[in-house]
Amino acid sequence: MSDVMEKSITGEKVTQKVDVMIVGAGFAGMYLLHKLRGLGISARVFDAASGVGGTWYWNRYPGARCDVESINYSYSFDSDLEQEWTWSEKYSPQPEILQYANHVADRFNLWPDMQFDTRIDVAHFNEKENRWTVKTSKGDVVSAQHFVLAVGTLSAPKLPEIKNQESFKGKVYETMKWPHEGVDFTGRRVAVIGTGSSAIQSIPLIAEQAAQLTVFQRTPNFSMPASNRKLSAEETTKAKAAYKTGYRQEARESGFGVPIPVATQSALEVTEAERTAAFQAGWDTGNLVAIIGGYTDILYDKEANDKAADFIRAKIREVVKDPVVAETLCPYNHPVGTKRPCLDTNYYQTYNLPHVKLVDLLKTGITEITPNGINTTTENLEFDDIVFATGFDAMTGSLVRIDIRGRGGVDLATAWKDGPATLLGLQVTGFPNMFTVTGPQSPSVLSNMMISIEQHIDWITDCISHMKDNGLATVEADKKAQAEWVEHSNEVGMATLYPLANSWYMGANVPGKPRVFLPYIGGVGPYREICDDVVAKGYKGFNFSK
Ligand code: NA7
Repeated sequence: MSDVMEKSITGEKVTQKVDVMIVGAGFAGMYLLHKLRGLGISARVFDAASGVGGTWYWNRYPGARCDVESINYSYSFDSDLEQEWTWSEKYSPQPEILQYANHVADRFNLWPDMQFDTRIDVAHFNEKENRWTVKTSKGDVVSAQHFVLAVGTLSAPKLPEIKNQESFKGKVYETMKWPHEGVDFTGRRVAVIGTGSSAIQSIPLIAEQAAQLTVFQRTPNFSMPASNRKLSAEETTKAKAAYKTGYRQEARESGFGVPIPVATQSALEVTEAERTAAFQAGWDTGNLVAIIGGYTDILYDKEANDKAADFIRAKIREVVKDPVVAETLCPYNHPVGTKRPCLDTNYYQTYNLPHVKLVDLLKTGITEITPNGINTTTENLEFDDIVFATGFDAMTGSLVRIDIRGRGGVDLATAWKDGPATLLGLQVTGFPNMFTVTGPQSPSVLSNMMISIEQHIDWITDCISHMKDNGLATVEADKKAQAEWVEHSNEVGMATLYPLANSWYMGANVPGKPRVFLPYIGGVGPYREICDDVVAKGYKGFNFSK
């Protein structure tokens, strides 16, 4: 890359010029870089982290693990890569996924075109040049024809706003920014705030070390045992053979990006015994999808959903010995699946340990954090450490925190003040040549992210390549097409039970964030068909300029 001394929209000297500027060195950014290189299109990746891996770079808390099975949660674009890599467990732990990300970067020699410890702060579209000017925290000013946000959907952490939070004199940890050297909780009095997936994975392991562990729960979650285990050599051989014979294609055509039998029956048209047997089979094998996707109507009909909810609540009562604690852990305020359900290892069992305490924030709210601990409406508790497992400003937070300005200087945060609007979760009207990977209104977090990432990167690179071949300067989502897609996405989302939960899918965990259903629930396979059809119809809904 040569130094190019040009004037940018902000009047600053351009220090780097590329065809495609990629933000994020997670699985999306890495694959995009690899693909563009193959097409002879210059690209550079920037990431605030010191290495590749995205979400798996940051989330190093104890027990961090993918809840999509390893054989599904890997790239499918290169058959040699998928044959040579071997996963050790059914659900991969974070260190192994990070190792895989590094292996990919080595194998495809991605390092020279990636720049780390560099945050993107400002990105403005220059309407005269039809290029993006992007400023980094390191002072780079990059000019790029295309600007791709491969920033991840759960990357902007959301800390609670508790009174006097900063007064605490002990150690504070965030699951999302876990120290690389790990944390030893031996002998310590630890508070964990939150009971989402990150908390549910880490609580049993923190409890193994801590002298006392207190969990502050606002909303109980539905969780089931992951039944994680080592993968046998036979299983790996079978999976690798399946990769060669259509398994990945099945994933691409499926509802959630994972090949599973398509449900054909309502949960209400089978006998109780049949239903219980089916749920039990899912429970015993750590198969979450068997519970929420085993019948056609679990995510659509409250009565059907109640059957699954009752099954899980009965399991919680079976495991947790103290009936009051068990009842506190039972979720009643949202249908199963409408907040991200969790897979755990000994989560509920942990509450049987004498040094583990559960605080029900629905009964006793936190009033403030003090230098020595946490005060609730009923007691003052002392701690050495506080762990915040309080989630993310999901799907839009990582995008709008960048000062992104499109046509007319309009910034993305303003354009999305009433909720995000995209065409297929890929582009936003008014922001030409900007692409969002697994953006709002695409299957994204409701799918196996690897499959959805690959589909988006393939679509984006095809589009960029099409523009190059045809000498096109800009591509931009048509306003009407975008409005129609948003309406369709909302319609499909509102037909489900998801809107009944105060979830991050609905933007409900961030005060002031508009309540809209963020991902597209129409299914991975049908969504892919829609995207392919758009291309077949000459990029219908996308406007190009010469
Ligand atoms: P989640 O799933 O958003 O969980 C965050 C948890 O923190 C959840 O239980 C929240 O309760 C709780 N929370 C948030 N703010 C507060 C305050 N102020 N006080 C008490 N409790 C609070 O994030 P995770 O990191 O666990 O998981 C994210 C995804 O990563 C997961 O879905 C998987 O896809 C992987 P709430 O439910 O909002 O009442």
